[in-house]
Amino acid sequence: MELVINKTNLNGMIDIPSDKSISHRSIMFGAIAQGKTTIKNFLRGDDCLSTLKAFKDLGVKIEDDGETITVHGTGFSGLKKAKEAIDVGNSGTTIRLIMGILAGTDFSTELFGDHSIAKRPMNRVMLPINQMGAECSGHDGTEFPPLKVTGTTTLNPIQYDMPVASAQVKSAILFAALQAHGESVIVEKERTRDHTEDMIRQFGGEITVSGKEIRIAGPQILTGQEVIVPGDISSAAFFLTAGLIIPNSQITLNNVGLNPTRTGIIDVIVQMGGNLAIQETGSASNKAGTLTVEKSHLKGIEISGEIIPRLIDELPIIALLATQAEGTTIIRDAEELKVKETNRIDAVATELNKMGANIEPTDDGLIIHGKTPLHGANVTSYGDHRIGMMLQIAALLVKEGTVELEKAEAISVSYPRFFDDLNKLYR
Ligand code: SPQ
Repeated sequence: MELVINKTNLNGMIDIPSDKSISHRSIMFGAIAQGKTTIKNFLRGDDCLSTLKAFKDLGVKIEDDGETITVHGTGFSGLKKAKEAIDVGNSGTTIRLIMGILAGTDFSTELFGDHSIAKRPMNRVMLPINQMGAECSGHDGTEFPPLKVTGTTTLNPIQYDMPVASAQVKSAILFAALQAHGESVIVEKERTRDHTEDMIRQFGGEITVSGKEIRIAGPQILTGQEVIVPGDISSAAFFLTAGLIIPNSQITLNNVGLNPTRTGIIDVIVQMGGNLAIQETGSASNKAGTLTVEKSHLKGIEISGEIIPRLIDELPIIALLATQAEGTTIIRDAEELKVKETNRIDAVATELNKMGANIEPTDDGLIIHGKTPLHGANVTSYGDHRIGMMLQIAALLVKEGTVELEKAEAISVSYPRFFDDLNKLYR
């Protein structure tokens, strides 16, 4: 598809789409709780719809009237064996978190996904879940999907030092630990997004978090709740960046979730010298806000260490931001980018360099030399929504020529109305 180029004066207000991580979890918690859960502002992107369909396949009644989703929870023990293998599409969150839920069932489930899912590592979840007593294995003795998960109703608790900083692995273990008999202790490598912990409490469960250590005793019974999903800061990141780099722009983003485990991009923007105003609108336990950015003079910085999990999904668009900053930006400790929907280190460097950027890929990140003008090119998203949206924001800087994006359809994974929202800013 031909992308929009050569824009100045991006101005206006956008209601940011709902949070993908929380939308997935709202269906999962609704299913494993007893009684009714209602979900408002559910993200109807491809990934979350894969989760919704997966739980219908497991026998959970889920209704959608277009506004509210109602999940008639069965409790863990009410899940039913799926008639066929469950298709998770492109969604790493669906396949990894559901493994933790299936670990405590008394049946086997087969899970598969698209070409990208078939290459994503699963040992990180299989090893702890198997240690707890489940039997999970990948295709042909590998760790890769299609997977088979055979659960057990006698799961053991686990003491687990996590070898990777991953909210998906942590969440899968927590779902299994909720069904185990005894106390599990999980120690994170770095603190990662804590929506699962928040929702365990919201659904009436008990969990103790002290720094990187999490204690949870099972078995627990959760109770259905009302969930209102806030806007996704990972989707907001694309328009935050557009406002900061496109001349004469001012963009306001409404209802952005500001959970502190997700706000690394705000710290980065401030450190780079970006003009960003935040008006808080949420409550202390459910932070949200209205964010306004303006075109700014930016400088290169170093991004590494504990901040990485707080902005892991924003690194492709932060790399673009850095191409428009004076000086060098160094991103380190981000080797996890290699095992996302695509290898995001290589994809960012290859595609932005085709457009005139000066980016060196490294083993655990990127070195970005700014500031570089960008020009037209034929680029690809590699089927990765975040790479596709980043390339469209980059194209806005291109003065002449064209930018052709291959595999643009991937964007509907997390932001189905991305192009409509962009269009609103320059009409
Ligand atoms: O679901 P998926 O495909 O893994 O989605 C991504 C994304 O960019 O949307 C990663 F590719 O987000 C992950 C994120 O990187 C969502 C997530 C979650 O909801 O728990 C956690 C992060 O992954 P991880 O592997 O660091 O736990």
